[in-house]
Amino acid sequence: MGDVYDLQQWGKRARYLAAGALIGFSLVACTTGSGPVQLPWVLQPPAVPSGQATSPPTSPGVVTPPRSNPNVPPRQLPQTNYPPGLHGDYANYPGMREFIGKMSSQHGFNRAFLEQTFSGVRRDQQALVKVGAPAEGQGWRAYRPIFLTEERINGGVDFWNRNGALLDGAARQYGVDPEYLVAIIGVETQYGKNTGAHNVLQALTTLSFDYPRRADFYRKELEQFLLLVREEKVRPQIFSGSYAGAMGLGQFISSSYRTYAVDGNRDGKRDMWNPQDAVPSVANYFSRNGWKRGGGVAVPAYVSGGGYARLAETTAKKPSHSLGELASAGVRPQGAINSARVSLLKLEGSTDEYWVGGENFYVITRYNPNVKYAMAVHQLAQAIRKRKFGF
Ligand SMILES: [Ca+2]
Repeated sequence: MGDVYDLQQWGKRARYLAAGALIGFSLVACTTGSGPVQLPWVLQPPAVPSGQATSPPTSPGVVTPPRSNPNVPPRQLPQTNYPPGLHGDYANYPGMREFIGKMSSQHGFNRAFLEQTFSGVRRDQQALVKVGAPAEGQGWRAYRPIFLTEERINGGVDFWNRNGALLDGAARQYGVDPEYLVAIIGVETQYGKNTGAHNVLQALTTLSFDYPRRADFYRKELEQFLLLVREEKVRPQIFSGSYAGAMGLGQFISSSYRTYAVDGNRDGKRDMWNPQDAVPSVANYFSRNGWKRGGGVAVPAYVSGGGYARLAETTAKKPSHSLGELASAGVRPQGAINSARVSLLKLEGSTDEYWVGGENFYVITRYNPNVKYAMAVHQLAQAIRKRKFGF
């Protein structure tokens, strides 16, 4: 999945959500429960602040790891007291020693604490298999049905009905449209049913040191992850997520968690498994990336003549055309779109589809740069809205 997106192109703000999306899809078949999403888990700060500890906290079991499905056992790493020094699968990795040195010198982490932490990390073979899987390269016609299912549309209406005040409040406060918040959470995790069963510390460590192709990206996320758990005052072993380390209902990777997550219910914790925090966090993500409430997202378009082809885009780019420019290139939107600048989007398949995308469409691609992903979010949002309100 990672191959589809050149994450390096979008730098520090990158989120790696495709991972969650496909994992979510792959797990749909085995999760048929329709219960409410996970309530907040009880977080207890470690006995000693993470960055200062000289030995790991010695109270295993006091923190229940977040997980969305109570039928799936958590993958919590065992807590063991290791002898001083670095042990385990990564003991002989020069890169790991370098990383520990950097975290110690740049961020003030206690070296012995990090050695203890990483001595307990085992290689996540499944993460390596998933990250190396062939790129998802199917056309739009094959991609769309993954997300535009009756189950996901009805699940969105149900999520909206259960969280109406929360969604309306976040939409107002952040100036976004609630159906897109619902759709993001639906595409990412089936409304919290599939938030991922990989241990995040283990997955990120594995991809940082056993997957050279994206080592720089994952080491930055591992760095962000350690900073995150220190800020959130939790042990690094407790978080579960996608194989790429994406967490919670909106599948935030660590850098996004630190940047965009908000404590919606003001209990002092940013709990991305709790809708009370996750919904405003996704809204904040959209808002900070430029979402305009009520702004146009995308409409299908007719194309004709020889002028449109050079304007058509298959990757996410900031809209730079006016509707007039598109019109003179032979592009005719099949409806109004309220956006000062627009793009001509091409969704490739056995028959290519053309759409006019607005500035809000581009914002969705800040969540995930794949144009097909953003279109799936848009169409799911519209389908959920229509199912709920009838228009
Ligand atoms: Ca909270």
